[in-house]
Amino acid sequence: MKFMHVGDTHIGQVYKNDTRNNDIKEAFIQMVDYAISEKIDFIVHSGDLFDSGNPPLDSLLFVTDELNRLKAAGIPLFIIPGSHDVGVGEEESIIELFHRNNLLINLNSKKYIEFGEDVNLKGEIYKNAFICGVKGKRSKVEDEIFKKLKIEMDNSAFIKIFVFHHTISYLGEKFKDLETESLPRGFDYYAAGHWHGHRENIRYDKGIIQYPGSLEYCDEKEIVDNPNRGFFIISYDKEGITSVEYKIIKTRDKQIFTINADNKKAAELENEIINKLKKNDGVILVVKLEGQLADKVSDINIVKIKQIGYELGYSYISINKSKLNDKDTDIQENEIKTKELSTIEYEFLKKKGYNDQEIKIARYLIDSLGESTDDIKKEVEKLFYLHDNLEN
Ligand SMILES: [Mn+2]
Repeated sequence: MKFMHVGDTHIGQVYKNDTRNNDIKEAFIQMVDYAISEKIDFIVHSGDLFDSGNPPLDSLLFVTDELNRLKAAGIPLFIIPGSHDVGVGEEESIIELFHRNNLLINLNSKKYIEFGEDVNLKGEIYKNAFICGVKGKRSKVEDEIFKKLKIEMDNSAFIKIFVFHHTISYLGEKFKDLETESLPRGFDYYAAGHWHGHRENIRYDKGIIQYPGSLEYCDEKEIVDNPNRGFFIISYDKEGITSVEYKIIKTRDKQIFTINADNKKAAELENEIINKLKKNDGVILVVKLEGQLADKVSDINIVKIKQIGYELGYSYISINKSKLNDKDTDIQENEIKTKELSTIEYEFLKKKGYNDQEIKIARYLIDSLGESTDDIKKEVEKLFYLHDNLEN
């Protein structure tokens, strides 16, 4: 028997670039094709099926079609909602809609989890595997829920799988939203999601913790930092897990290069970039600029470079200037360039004395700019309602 472990598929509008959003769907199709052609017994998805808790219609239709293909092949998909699968201020997740239409099994649907003094967790037995899990959180996780877990284990199972959607402290204190030790013990396989890089064979108790990572690159950092995307195939028999394999999924080639700008004029740098571009068939391009430019950074004609690049066939072009300095770069500016915009906003609001919940509301409002005022009004009302309830 064998199952697939996949996670962080992020179907939706991850990029402001249709080609890349289609790549994200293409990766999903490849994953489903693999499961069907290799006659996988079942799939475990560790959350973030969608990129947002309110996915656009095309994403809903796409996932419906793909889940129907799995269903026709007799391959069930077990999942817990990830942090992205839950809308702001919502209790239920979009995953539940698919559960109620019998297209997947939401392991945190009402019949599986019960909140009281303890959190009672039930699972499913399928093909002699016991599967249960805890969903991800939009906000920072309280280890609380993990501390209160009471799991109704089925000890007749050949293997036991625990599904979760958090970054454990093992991966670094800086990133963690869950202490590794908070995970329940006694499982053979910990199907982890949330962390988009792929990590395997993290020993825990008698089992292993596995992060398949995102199925397609979800941002430029992932394109640059992480070599591969994919999922795991795990074989097992009555003795337990017999093998774990990582399968690579690939939608396009990528070209990444770094150019040092020391003492160069903007026009020289532009030409050096353009000379490195080649005619191609949809390659992803990331150009990293570094060093001390002799001109101003704003003198570089990025629009022209991108225009030439797209004409040559690149599907996605990112020119990263975060490590590029010029004469006029002062500390403030440099700080802004090297930090994510969301980090700067967060730090600013924190300094002003807002709490995390208030910052989340502000963040949502910022993200909503550009949507219709009616939609914003509705969301704000919902958020204030949520906020009041949290305060009480
Ligand atoms: Mn994710």
